[in-house]
Formats: sequence, structure tokens, C-alpha cells
Amino acid sequence: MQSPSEPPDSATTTAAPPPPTTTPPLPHNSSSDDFFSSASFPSSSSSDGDNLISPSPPAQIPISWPGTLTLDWILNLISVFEWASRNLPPSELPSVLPVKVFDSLVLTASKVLHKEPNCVRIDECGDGTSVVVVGDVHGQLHDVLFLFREAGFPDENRVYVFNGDYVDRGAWGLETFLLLLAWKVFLPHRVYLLRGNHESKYCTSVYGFEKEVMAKYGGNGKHVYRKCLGCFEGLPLASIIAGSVYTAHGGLFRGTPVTPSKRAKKKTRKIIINPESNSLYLGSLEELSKARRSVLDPPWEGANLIPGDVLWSDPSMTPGLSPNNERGIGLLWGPDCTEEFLKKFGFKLIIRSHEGPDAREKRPGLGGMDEGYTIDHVVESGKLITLFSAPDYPQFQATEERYKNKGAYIVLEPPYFDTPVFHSFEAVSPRPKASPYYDFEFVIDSDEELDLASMVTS
Ligand SMILES: [Mn+2]
Repeated sequence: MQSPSEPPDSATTTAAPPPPTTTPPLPHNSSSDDFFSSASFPSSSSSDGDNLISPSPPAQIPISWPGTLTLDWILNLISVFEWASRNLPPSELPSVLPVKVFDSLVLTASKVLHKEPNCVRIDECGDGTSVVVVGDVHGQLHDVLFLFREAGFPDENRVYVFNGDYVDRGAWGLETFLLLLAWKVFLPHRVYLLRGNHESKYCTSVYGFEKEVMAKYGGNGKHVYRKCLGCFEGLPLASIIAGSVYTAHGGLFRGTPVTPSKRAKKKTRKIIINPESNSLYLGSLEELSKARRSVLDPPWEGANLIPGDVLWSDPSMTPGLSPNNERGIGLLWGPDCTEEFLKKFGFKLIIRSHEGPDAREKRPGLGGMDEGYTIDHVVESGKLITLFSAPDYPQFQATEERYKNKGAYIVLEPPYFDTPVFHSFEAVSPRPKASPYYDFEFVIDSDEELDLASMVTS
């Protein structure tokens, strides 16, 4: 059992760059303990939003890089982001989070993430450990902070698995992503960050994150955006919790038949691509483990087919595997495929995300996302669940009639971790005022109908 203020393992100590030299921290008036004893967190009763408003700036700005992250540093980061979101224009973010501190955090996190396998196995869950699974959060920083305060911060006995889609649409994708990276660096074996389809160049150029970064970091915006994309490449694709729960942003994926090349060069392989649905079959965990995840964007073919499926696919009530024509990428899979996958690998649950209330509105036969989750398939070996953790989504909506959806997270408890306990929650209200970073009135509601041609050329 380690103290939360001590470095959790060597991952945080091997990659610590030197502290920033040009932006020394301002002298602050007290120890962090003094500041946080009077601050509003981590009270779990702070759901009314009133005590989230901090009229005076946090004690420790600008943030400096400590070399090794501590719980106090992360709590201060939360405080600074929350305060800045309500009191500073977006372009002032660098005055509280200097680009050099951004660089250190992203570099350190990227090194940790790139070492993880495509499918992380979370097995070190002891008797006293619970696992919190979180779906799409889409830059809704204040709702993420509420979730952490209600479910409890990550610690020795509380593991977090995030299913991707940290950025785009919401106005605080950068702060949200950086906060999650900070937790990852601080507790690399207690916080797992999987990739969503929005952690890509294509999505972030259409749905707001790129423009958000440019607005916040100005002249350093391109640099900050490039570093974020590099970090996205390191995000693993899936997790297996306690050997019985599979999680991924989209879900299941196809097998990619491999035949030896005629010219038997060393390790040269030819991957047969056949878009006919009757040639589709479920992929194996071994294929997933060998997939190449470092390419962020379509065209999704060859070695990219599996990541494309894992990030973009959706469940269906129609049996079998078929191309996901609505999205133009990924697959649709039926209850029979859920059963096949669960049975083959001895799993009890699949927890995927990827569909919010807007997407579900267009999916007759599947449940709506009012409560932040749906149980889509109930089969002999277990269940398939969709989990969406952005309440009152999307933040910017063209119609007056809002979805008013709740977000949800799932807690998995020992000893088997295979019985989901659902926690639905309302959006933090009021949200700070913010301007959208994409043309939400003209950009399509969900991720459907992708312009594949533009993806190929961009
Ligand atoms: Mn998604």
C-alpha cells in the first residue's frame, strides 16, 4: 500500500524532463495543504454546482512541472482548470499552464502509453479494489470532475478504465485530456486510457479539438496539437478487466486473414481485404494484439482494419457481421457475434461506448441513451453494454430541444468484476459560458456519414 503522495512506481521517475526555465512559478502564499483544506473538493456532495465556482484564483499559478507528479499537483491542476474555465478567456490558458509544462506532461504520458499493449490486461485487482469504467466524455470537463468526485479519485483501491472520446464537441477537450494524462502518469497501473475514434486527426479537425487548441495556445497551437496527436497514437485500443470484461470504444472487430506472400521475403505478409459481408468473421485477441495502432487516420485497410473496427463499430439487433454503412467505417455486429466473442474468450461482459443520445435516436431497435447506458445484447454467456458518460450532450446543439441525457459510469466489484453497477448522473449546472470550436449547426449530429474521400486525401 503506497501513500498517494508518493510516486507510484518507476514510470514517473524515468522520464522526468528538467523543470521549465523561463516560467518560474509565482511565489504562492501557502502550502498546498492549506489551500486544499479550504477548497471545494473532494466533497462528494458538491453536485449543485454552486461550490464549484472559485471566485479567487488558485494558489499555485502558473503551474510548474514537478518532475514527479503528486496527488497535490493533480488537485491543483483540477483547481486551476476549473477556475480558468470560469474566469479566464480560453486564450489565457497558457498563462496558467505554460507550454513547457504541457510538453513535460504529454511527453511523460506518451512514453507510458506507447509501452502499453493494444489490449491492456487489468489483472492486479485485489479483494479491496473496484474498477470504474467510463464512456465518452467529449471535453465536458466539469462533468468529468463531478464523476471523479462522486465515484472517488483513482487510488490504490480504485482503478479507472476510460473508453475513449476525451476530446471534440465540448469546449474543454484539452483540459480534460491533460487531466486524464496526469492521472495516467501519477498512477499508471490504476488509470487506463483507451483510444476513441475522436482521438484522431480527422475527427479533431472536424469536431472542434484542433480549433480549440489553436484558440487556447495561439502561436504554440500547432505544436500543442501535434503533440496531442502523437499522444493519441500511444493510446491502447481495448482492455480486459479481471479476465472477464472486455472494453473498447466501438467494440468487436473482424479477423484479417493472412496468407504468406509468394515472394517469401522475411516476414512479408499479404492481407486480403474483402469487403463482402459474407467473408467477414470475428477477429481474435491474438489478432488484436498484433494490430498496428499507431496510424491514427483512415483509410482503414490492411493493418488498420482492426483498429478501425475497434474504434468505430456498433452493435445491431440483426445477427451476423456486416459493414457499418451508416458510418462508412467499422462493422455492425449482432447478438450472435456477442455470444461467440464472450464464449470463445470466457468473458461475461462487453462494455463499449461510442453512441450518444443523438446517435441512438437514429438506431431503431436499440435503446435510447437517456440514462447514460443501455444493455444491448443479453445472450447465454453474458451481456453487451453501451456506456456514455457525457450528460446533457452535445454541449452545443443546434435545436432548442435538448436530449437532456444523463451520463453514466459503471463500477465493477470484486471478486468477479462481472456484475455491472450503473451510476447515472446529471450534468453540472450551470456550465461555464463558452464558444463552440466547430460549426455545430452544420456539422452532422453524430459521427455518421463520414466523408471518406476527404479522409483519404487529408
Ligand atoms: Mn465515438
